[in-house]
Amino acid sequence: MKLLFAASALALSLIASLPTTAAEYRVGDITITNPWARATPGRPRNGGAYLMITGGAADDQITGADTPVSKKAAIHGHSHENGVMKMREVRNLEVPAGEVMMLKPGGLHIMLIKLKHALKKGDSFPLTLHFAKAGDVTVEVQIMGVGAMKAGHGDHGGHGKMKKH
Ligand SMILES: [Cu+2]
Repeated sequence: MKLLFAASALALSLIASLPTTAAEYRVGDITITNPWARATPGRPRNGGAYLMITGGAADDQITGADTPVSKKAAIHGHSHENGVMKMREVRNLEVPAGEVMMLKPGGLHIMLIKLKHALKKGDSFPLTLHFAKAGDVTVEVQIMGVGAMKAGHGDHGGHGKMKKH
């Protein structure tokens, strides 16, 4: 019995010491999870921020974003035109009810245009998202390493280096 008690006490202490890794933010019934950005080396012009959005009970839209670290923040997507990858601004990003959307390198992202300073790994910065119905939410963006989740999205300044093919 003593051993069993010791084992369950150990299990309990392990559970208690598990770090809570997910940063979650709510606006209405929409959830924003784990906002992050890549560190930018040197004197960067632009950067990218990424996060996960879980839609609420009704459809909504993100109509814009702001952050003190860059002159402008815009939602970007990619399109392929004649084999060339181009970025385009998404003026109103649909957030369908109940749907999970990943903004990630190589896909939809929040472009930080004209950074005011380099983004340093380990730091964080606030980013405000404007939802058409749910309103505004400010999330804290964690800055990860330069190559974090690198996914071939380095062709515009500040998104990291891309391998030559
Ligand atoms: Cu971009």
